[in-house]
Amino acid sequence: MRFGLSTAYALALVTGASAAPSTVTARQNSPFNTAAITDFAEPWALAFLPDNRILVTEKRGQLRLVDPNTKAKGTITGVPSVRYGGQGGFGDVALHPRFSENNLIYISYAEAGTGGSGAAVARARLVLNTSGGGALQNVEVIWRQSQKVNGDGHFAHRILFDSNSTLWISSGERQQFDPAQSMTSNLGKIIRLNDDGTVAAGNPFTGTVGSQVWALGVRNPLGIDFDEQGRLWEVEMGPMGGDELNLIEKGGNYGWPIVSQGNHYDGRPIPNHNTRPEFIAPKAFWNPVISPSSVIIYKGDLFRNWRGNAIISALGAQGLVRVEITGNTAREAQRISLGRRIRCVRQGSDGALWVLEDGAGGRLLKLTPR
Ligand SMILES: [Ca+2]
Repeated sequence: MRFGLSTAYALALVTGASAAPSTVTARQNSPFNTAAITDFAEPWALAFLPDNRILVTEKRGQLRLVDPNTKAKGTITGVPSVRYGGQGGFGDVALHPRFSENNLIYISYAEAGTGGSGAAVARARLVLNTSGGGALQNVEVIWRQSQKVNGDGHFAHRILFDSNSTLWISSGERQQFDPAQSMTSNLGKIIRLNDDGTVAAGNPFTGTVGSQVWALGVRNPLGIDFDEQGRLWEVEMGPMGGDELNLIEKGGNYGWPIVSQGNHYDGRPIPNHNTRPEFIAPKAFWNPVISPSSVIIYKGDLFRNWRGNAIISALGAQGLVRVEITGNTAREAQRISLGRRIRCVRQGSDGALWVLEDGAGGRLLKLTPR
């Protein structure tokens, strides 16, 4: 089912979700005990090591290693030079599923080049030292956006592995619009590769660039995660009034820039998804927008009633947005203010939620049930 605007507003009223997130009072409504671990210079993403220490990327190009028990913060050297500015810089970090055997980590970042900038994904061997830091060795770029363009927006470049060690990358459309529908560009796509960057078997399209593509027509897809059935969910920042939660299907076309539940920021209208049934409509969308920065599908036991829910970190909504997924439908169930733009949410091995606040001095917070 697809929510029309009026339905979305009605649901927002029913669920108590506020059109103005600032009216949600964090202290009274918070379901969390919050522990602040340490702070960072513009943190963007985090990943857990097997020993529960945490890698945190900082947008200007620093990779930090944090011990949440001692709060000690070390540095991992060897990060490639990143193009910092606007939405661009150091992006995501993810461990190879067999990290314990191969010590491989994957990073994404904006890089400069002829024509402007573009996202790149590299893999490297993480070599830790005994003083709380380490180095990246054998850094190898295994994927790039197919064109470098001017401007510093919509890189997205989220990295995710599935249990078969297949690598998924969300590639933003770089504010270029039409490339999201072009199979000679990998902008505005969900990318599926082997762990060495070669094209994975079974992808739905052909062509030099097209063969990387699993799904197309996405705008600024900052979050992707699998549910326990192995289905891939995606959140993307839409235009004015058009943030989306999508269920990603093989070969699916999600419509950007031809359709959207929102309109262009200069006020020009964009037809809704229901005007073009060949495009897959979002399972939920937001107007006003929440500015989704990442998503997890919760798989832990600590927040027992949230299992299978999408937990979306939000910049504009300054907190977490919890979405209940029932079969193929999704609806916002709760909006939890954290009083600051939230850049990333991840689930720890104990089921706790770990979030990064956005911007200068952004903190790493551990959230457990109150
Ligand atoms: Ca769409």
